[in-house]
Amino acid sequence: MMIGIDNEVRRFKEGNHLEKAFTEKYGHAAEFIAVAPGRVNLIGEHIDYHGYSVLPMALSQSIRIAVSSNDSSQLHISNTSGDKYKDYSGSISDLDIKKGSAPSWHQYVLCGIKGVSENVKNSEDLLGMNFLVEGQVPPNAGLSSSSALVCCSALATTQANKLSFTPSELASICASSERHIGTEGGGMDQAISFLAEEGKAKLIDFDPLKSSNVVLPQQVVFVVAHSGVEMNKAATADFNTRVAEGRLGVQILAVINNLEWKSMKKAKELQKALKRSTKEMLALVAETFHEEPYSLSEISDLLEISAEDLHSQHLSASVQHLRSFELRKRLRHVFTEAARVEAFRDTCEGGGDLSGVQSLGDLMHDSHVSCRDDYECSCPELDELVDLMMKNGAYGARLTGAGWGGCAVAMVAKGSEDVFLRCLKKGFYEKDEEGRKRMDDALFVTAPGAGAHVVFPR
Ligand code: ADP
Ligand code: NG1
Ligand code: MG
Repeated sequence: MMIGIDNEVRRFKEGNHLEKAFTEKYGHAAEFIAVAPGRVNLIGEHIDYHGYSVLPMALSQSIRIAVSSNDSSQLHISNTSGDKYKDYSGSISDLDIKKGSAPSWHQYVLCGIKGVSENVKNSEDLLGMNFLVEGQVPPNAGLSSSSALVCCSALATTQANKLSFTPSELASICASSERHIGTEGGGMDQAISFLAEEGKAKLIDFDPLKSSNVVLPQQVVFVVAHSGVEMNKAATADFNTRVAEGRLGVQILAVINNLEWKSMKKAKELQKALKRSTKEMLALVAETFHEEPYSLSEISDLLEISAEDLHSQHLSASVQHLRSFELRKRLRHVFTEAARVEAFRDTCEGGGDLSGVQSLGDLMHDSHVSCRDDYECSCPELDELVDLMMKNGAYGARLTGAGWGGCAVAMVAKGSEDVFLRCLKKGFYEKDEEGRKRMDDALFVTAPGAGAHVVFPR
């Protein structure tokens, strides 16, 4: 199946408000609307960039872009929340995306366009475009609003230029092109945005990219709740620090085991090269690394290079200020989390009796504990929310997405969700006026949604 011009034809619903807003903004009708969903990751956090499989499902909330093309090679990018997200105009030949500080929203849109332009023969032939963006995915909340925006923009560019890529090609293009923003992510978010199918959670494998259906037990539903803390991953060094710590740990283990280490970037590559089980990798981590953090000079000694070379050649600009690195805890998370994803998939395959459902819940909660204690990517508000979810009968609950804020996801018995939502409202959101105001958008039951697609006028 191709996406873009060959995509299944869907039509605008009568009175589509985005279509109307587009006509008001640009003075002519939109040619089509591109749609790309956000996601909730059920299990497998911070391991996609180590090459391990993850298990997300798409949300029904998406980013939508109404589009027309122009023959002036200009990009006009506007947002229905114009007070928060300001208009941008520029030339399509100048896709300048700056790394290093909090990115402006339109730079995520440019990432999607740049991804397509880097993957066509004649990028100078790409048409100018007028975009009106509308987002329903809560931003900076671990539900992948960033990748929904990048993927939607790439899909819009593909369609406007009558190009043709498969969903997997677009997912890989967008995984690379979102890195222009500065975060060294792994590809889960772009993969699920393009490969999702309604009603299905997906196991996503990398290198090569592949997705397979995971049948979730019939007797549960998933509840997403926002902690109220927003975290823009590209605005701080936290995300890339974790990527760097994991990579250095992997490289040290490669050196110690006489492997070529400089090109070795992912834990799964190392595991493959060493031909060891995940349990054996965990034992190797435990016998190699001390629990305390490592200094730059300790790491350069272990890698047998100078501290200057380590600094300038093996650390990306965003983490060159770091002087101390956690290695043992971070790799412990990576290998245990990879094992939890496999166990989750196997348990789903085994059918959904009650003990199976409880095992899935335990895996989710163990994942949260590992994110909190070993990966240190939670925050007090998320921990409070997860604890409250567990106390109110969830089989399991965990932070979802990169963390340091954003959302938690809980697995609860079908039929108990209304009571569960009321308990979260009372115990978390109704504590203050601020929480009361935002709880209707911050708390929802979700089911696996559809992947990215294009919708045409009636
Ligand atoms: P997330 O966990 O939501 O992916 P990120 O930190 O990766 O969070 O990126 C979120 C950023 O994406 C926002 O800060 C904003 O720049 C951009 N973004 C998300 N949703 C929208 C939207 N509806 N309109 C404009 N920009 C958006
Ligand atoms: P969010 O929280 O959506 O920004 C990030 C990464 C994923 C993955 C998760 C943690 C990007 C675009 N997304 O997601 O690849 O590593 O964190 O599991 O970098
Ligand atoms: Mg993101």
